[in-house]
Amino acid sequence: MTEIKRTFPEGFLWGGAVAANQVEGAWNVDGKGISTADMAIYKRNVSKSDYKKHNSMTEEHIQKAMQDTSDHDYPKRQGIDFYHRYPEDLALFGEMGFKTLRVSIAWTRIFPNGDEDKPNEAGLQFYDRLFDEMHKNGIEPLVTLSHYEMPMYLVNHYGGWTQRKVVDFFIHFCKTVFTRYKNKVKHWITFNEIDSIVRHPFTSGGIIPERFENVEQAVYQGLHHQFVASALAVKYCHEIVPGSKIGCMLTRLTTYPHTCNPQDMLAAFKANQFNYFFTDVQVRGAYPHYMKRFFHEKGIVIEKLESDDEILKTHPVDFISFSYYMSLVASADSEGMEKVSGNTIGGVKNPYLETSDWGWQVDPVGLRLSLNELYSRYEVPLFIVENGLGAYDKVEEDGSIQDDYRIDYFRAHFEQMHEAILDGVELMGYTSWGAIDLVSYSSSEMEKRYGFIYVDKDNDGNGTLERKRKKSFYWYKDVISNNGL
Ligand code: BGP
Repeated sequence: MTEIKRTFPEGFLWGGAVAANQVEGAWNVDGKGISTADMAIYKRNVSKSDYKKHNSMTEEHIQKAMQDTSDHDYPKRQGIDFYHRYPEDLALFGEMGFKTLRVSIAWTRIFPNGDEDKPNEAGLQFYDRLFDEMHKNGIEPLVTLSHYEMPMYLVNHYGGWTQRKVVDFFIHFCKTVFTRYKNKVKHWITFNEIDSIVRHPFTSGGIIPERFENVEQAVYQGLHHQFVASALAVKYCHEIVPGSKIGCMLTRLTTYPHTCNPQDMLAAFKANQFNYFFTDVQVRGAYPHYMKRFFHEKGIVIEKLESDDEILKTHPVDFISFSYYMSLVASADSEGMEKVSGNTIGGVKNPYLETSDWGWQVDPVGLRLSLNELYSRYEVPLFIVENGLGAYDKVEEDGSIQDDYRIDYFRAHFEQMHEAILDGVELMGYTSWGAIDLVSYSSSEMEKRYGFIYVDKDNDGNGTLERKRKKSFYWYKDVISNNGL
């Protein structure tokens, strides 16, 4: 049988993704304020039971971190020094032929506390330089407005996203950056993995669990505010940025039933339905029926302003972007079964799948399923904005990095992506996560590497920060230049 030539649609946006808090470093320069991400210490410095109990940073860690002005134990304060080294990094992305690069704007560079009227000009100038340099390298920016950080000032004075006023502050930030960059940035994303506030309230919502009597109530109230803020961001993006497209962003978690037992089927159905809750609101423009029962059973009452339903309804997103790393398995009765864990996401082990070094179940076919399911449900364009393999890389004696495992991972996912396109799915593009090695979100460590470009830095912050092309760099370059495999 002859092999299929997997050519992607013309104009397909190949590229990579990073987030400000995981690459920039320079956490306290040029007027930047302190953000939630600046509190993140190595997980190994936090007692596991503490972390598990709250599924978040604790009050004690945060108090300590607030007083500590060093960057020693806080890898996200250092990042990979992208703040200063971006010209070199963008040149490397340009060399690979990137059509787009997903970055985020750190809120605290623009509004150090979050509640100011006037923006910090030095922060705005940094992103001016960054976007100009991208264009110089033929790269279109894809910009996330909120990627796992917010000003600590808002956490301490407004309870993170739990207070309504934060919507106004965020929208002021959005309008400021839309106005400033309207000629430089056409593709925007509102909240990174908006569903993640449920799993990690501090990182995603600036909610310190110990400060709330009813944490779930606080989380869903915070989420509601993010939904409204997201819809308003869509409104102002359309008004301010001519020809713009703005999307939401979801952690796509395809869940399979463990067996064909209807009870397992129901468990998987519920898990998938819950995952769709977030896109249902942002694409269909209303809270779905099934959440009524969920809120009722949990005793959660969302406080809404009268105008909120109308705002959600009138400003749905233009496209759905999502991260895809793994699939999950649900069982109605999982006692005694082998489990997997990835981040704060778990489930029963799938015997048909291999796992990454970090226990994430690798499932390319699940990506095809996800694309088909999302497209069938909403029929709006899709954009894969995170996918990739976190692995230990080794620098050989000759300085090369032979990451064939990463190439295999991408090839398998690209094949399934192409199948989905043949199935009729409208896919705008693909940005691999951590196109250059960066600080891991979940462990705050460097050794979980995703990049096509190696960064010489270890978990303790030692290293020259030199950038090196891995074998996958040349492979991806080839994929892009052929617009496919
Ligand atoms: C997503 C986040 C990213 C990123 C990625 C990989 O949830 O949006 O910020 O880090 O996961 O996760 P990790 O860094 O934990 O391997």
